[in-house]
Amino acid sequence: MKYPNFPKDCKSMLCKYLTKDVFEELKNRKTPNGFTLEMAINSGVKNPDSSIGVYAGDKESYEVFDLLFDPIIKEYHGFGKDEKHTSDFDAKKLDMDNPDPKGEFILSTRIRVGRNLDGFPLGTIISKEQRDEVEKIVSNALKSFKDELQGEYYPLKGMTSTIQEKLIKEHFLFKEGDRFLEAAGLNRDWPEGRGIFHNIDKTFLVWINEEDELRIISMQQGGDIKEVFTRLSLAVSELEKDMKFLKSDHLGYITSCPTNLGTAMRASVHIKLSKLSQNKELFKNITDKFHLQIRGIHGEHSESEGGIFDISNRRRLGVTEVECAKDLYNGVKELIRVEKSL
Ligand code: ADP
Ligand code: CIR
Repeated sequence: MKYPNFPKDCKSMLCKYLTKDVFEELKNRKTPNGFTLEMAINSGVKNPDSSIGVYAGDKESYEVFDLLFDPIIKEYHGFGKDEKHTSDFDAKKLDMDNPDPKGEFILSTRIRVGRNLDGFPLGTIISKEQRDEVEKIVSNALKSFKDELQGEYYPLKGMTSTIQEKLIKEHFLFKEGDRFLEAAGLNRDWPEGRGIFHNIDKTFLVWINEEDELRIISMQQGGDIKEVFTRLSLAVSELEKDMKFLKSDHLGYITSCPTNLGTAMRASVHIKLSKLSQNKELFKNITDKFHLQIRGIHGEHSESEGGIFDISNRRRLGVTEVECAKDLYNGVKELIRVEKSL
């Protein structure tokens, strides 16, 4: 394997931190599951417009390829290699009101966490049999969910394209054919082993075997972050009764993309900021100050439509779940205050 040929204008963290020395040091290493440097960097090599460009194959990847992952983790989360991650998913600690009680700006709120099963490699190198086993374990556990969390599992295989497209358009289901995931090996055997569980109201959902083995999601109309968080916290603890998630003291929950480590939580709102979004510099200054990320209306790598943005916490590691939700709340309060003043 040769040192990759990055285009001159490449701005990915892979390009920044995979120096020739780091490459030489790591190029012949392998994790116990057989994950190599070539596999870790393929997404960023094939997609030079990546913001990050690397994925892990297992928990050990983060140690074996530490010379590459550590500086990326430091830059993205501000989290050093000697630090410990702590979790706090206690909804009672979220002392907050609805930041938009009249419903003038926030259309909907969604909080998701990523999880992977202990005892399995990550989706980048999981075998078809293992993936099918993960699907079985998770979908069986969900069958016993009660009350508000009660629902049904819908495998992707056999789903009509009309239903699939409707679910994607309404923001409930993952999209198909993402080129970043494709190059990371995460779309192998598609659509086998993939699917979505949801309750009747589609306020509690679980994606199975997409970028992570589980994406556990709570969402609803309006801006009640606390209610969405409370439902998610309950659902995660119910799932934990039936399965063990992959985690470490240092990195928290282990995910295939290093941006999701730690809490693996992305708490977001769809928010209409017609005036503020016209002043790009001011908009970015506020989101940077409150550690928020701006995405488009159809999620990552999509554009905004009609002045509506997807705003979410950027940090997920070295902060607790409660702090992730507070990052969103504090930032959204400020965005609404400034929007009103313009
Ligand atoms: P993820 O959040 O799982 O990392 P994406 O950024 O691709 O992945 O988002 C997944 C889907 O969730 C997309 O359809 C996106 O529009 C939708 N979504 C994200 N935040 C919200 C929200 N606050 N309200 C409604 N839909 C949302
Ligand atoms: C990329 O590098 O652009 C993709 N692999 C996604 C990285 C995670 N997303 C993000 O921080 N916006």
